[in-house]
Amino acid sequence: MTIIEPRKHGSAADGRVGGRLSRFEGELKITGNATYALEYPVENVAHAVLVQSTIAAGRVVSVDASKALAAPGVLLVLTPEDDLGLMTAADWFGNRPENQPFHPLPKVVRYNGESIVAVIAESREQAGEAAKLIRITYEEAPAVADMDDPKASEGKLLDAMTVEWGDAEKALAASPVRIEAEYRTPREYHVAMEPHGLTAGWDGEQLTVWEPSQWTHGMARNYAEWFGIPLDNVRIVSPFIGGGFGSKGVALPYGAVAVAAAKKLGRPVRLAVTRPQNFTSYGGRAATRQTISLGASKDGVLLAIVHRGASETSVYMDYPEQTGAATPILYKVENFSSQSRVVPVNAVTPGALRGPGKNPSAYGIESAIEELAYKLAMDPLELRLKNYADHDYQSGKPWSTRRLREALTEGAEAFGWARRSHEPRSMRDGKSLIGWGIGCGTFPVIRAPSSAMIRVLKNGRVEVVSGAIDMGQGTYTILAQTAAEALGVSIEQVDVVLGDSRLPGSAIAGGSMLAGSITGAVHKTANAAREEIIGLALNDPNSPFRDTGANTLVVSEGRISVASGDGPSMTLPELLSVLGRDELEVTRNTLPDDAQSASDRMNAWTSMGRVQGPTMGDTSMHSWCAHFVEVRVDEDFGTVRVSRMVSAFDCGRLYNPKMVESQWRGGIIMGIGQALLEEGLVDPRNARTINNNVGDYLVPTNSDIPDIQVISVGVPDYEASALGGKGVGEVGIVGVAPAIANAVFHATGKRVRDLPITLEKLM
Ligand code: MCN
Ligand code: MOS
Repeated sequence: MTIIEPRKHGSAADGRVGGRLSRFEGELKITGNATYALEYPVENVAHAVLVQSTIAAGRVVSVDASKALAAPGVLLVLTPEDDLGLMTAADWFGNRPENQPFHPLPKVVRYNGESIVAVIAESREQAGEAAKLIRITYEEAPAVADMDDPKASEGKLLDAMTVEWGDAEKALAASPVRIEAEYRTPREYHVAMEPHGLTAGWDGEQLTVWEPSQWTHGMARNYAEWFGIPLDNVRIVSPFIGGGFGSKGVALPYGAVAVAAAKKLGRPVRLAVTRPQNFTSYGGRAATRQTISLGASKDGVLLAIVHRGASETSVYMDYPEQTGAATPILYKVENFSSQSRVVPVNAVTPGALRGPGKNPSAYGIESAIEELAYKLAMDPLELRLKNYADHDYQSGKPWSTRRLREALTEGAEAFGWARRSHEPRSMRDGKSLIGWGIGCGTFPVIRAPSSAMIRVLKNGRVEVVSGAIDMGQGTYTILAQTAAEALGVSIEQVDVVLGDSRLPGSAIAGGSMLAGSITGAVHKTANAAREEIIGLALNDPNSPFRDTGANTLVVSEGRISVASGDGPSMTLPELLSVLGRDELEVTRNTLPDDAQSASDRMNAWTSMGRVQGPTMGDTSMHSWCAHFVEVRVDEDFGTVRVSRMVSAFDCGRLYNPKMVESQWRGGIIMGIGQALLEEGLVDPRNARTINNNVGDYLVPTNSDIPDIQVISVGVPDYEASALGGKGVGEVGIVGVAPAIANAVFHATGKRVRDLPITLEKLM
């Protein structure tokens, strides 16, 4: 088990909630001492390589594996003919179809790049060579390459996603000023630095899987249900993750293949998904298109919003990328209509990618609002403030906290927005056209229960233990801070143990819900541990505090003493020693009291069953931001550089501002990539992702990124979470792409309505 020990921690205040402590595990990572899933030294491990389909739709008629089987080192070839005996697992919400077999290597091909054969050999090189010798015969069927394929349908209307109030069509028709435009985003991919893969081994009926995971308990359940074994028999180990961004939340078919192979061979199997295979082994952000119509009065009062959105999904599952997710909550408007469709195409089912829904949605509405501003000849900042939503018009509820006005005004101040000249092409520096633009963003506060354990050890160490994970966002660090503060010990004493499904269950590190959830659990557990220590000190016959007459004690900097300062004072290990105890262990969870049965708990840690959306209480709870962007566009070449950025955020209270600023900047950098570089290209002939590598699928590098100033304007929101924080991880990306598109328009007078904004679109 990996224990993260503190090393250098700055001032004492840094070790409390709100302190700027550096990453707990940072040194381990930069010195190469953090062990990732494919690096565990497992004895006698065999290596699996996937073979993926080269057609987009049809049927596997036969697989000729004879040459592969005869190749050196080959141990096993799995094909669609092999019944692995697996059953379909429950979905996110814990719903499980009855008696439905699961074939991770299917006979029916649904997209190009679907895994259909696995070759397992003594070495990865041998498996890779043998994989090239596999011959597959297909019966091909017509495929839909993408949303623009003439064979694509107009899509299925998703009634549950329709949002209406007032009479939007009528109000739009009656509006003196109107704009209407279509906005499009391409397929986009996670491109986490650590590609997917796993090492899996069986010990009798016990399965251990070393796999990067955003949710160890959720993934353990996937494997348990696929293989028909008790949940307790599965252990997912995931102390370090090289980025997930939404792609590592559930176990994926290749995981089942590796585990099945390990079972068949009776030895551990390691499966590394290659970088190209990462583009089709799970879905990125779906391609979207949306039409937005805005109606306003001549002085800029928004009268109607009509939104019609569509996103790609696969032919076997409806996954909506909700382009209408931000549209209803950003502005005050009395007449609103939004409809969403999914268009099935022959591609892997898309998935959640940082800021799902809100991201393309904000691109649409935040582009449209600036188009309206130019039509009105009004400053886009003024238009936003004029139509500021004083409550949530969609749910009708008041905001819990919404400091978007402050984000807009303080961001504008720091950026120097007042110096802007409104006309497009009116600001330049030599051959560079300069443009300024704004984009607002939002992400819902999603609440979920979690549990944690605190152990106070005789050697003076305090362990914070949870199955929650840290994929770089800062969980280790903020939990040490939370425990140190609540327990009354120094941060130097605290170790944090995470990333193992054998440990107490937690919310997923997804939907920006983990930090609020798990700090709540650790806070509660640490408080309980402190109370228990004080209770023992006051009541235990061996305790020197028994005769002090005090009715409570204080724990501070790791010492327990009487509040008045009189009487005994000792360290926690000294106390444990006089009490004759080796350690004190306390576990708590944040489930309601009437939901503490074993099955309640199991469901809470392995499904979304107890997750609460942003409007489930009396208020509407969201994080908010406003991005201010300056671009420089080369007039001759059309190249766009983001030269300056200021982003102001309301994420409530910040547990660790240093982590938060890094999260915000990380999201913003991904947003810059989305705006200017990222585009999954589909070959219309065979529906294959062409640029399935990091040479051709471009993500930003340091030289693409300017200085990014981030500002917090939030106030604690105790409806959102126990410690007053709102979600941080995703909101940063939301609103960046439209801010850049708006700045590019301001610079050039040309409105690009399909991402990314590449130079040929500006010519
Ligand atoms: N935090 C804080 N104060 C708050 C809220 C958060 O200090 N009020 C800080 C903490 O350091 C916390 C981090 O921000 O660890 C993120 O908290 P939160 O917003 O609750 O998000 P989660 O912990 O649930 O992390 C998931 C989130 C998501 S959904 C994606 S996608 C994403 C993201 O985090 N993927 C990431 N950030 C990522 N960062 C890295 N390095 N790698 C990824 O894959
Ligand atoms: Mo984040 S896309 O919800 O993992």
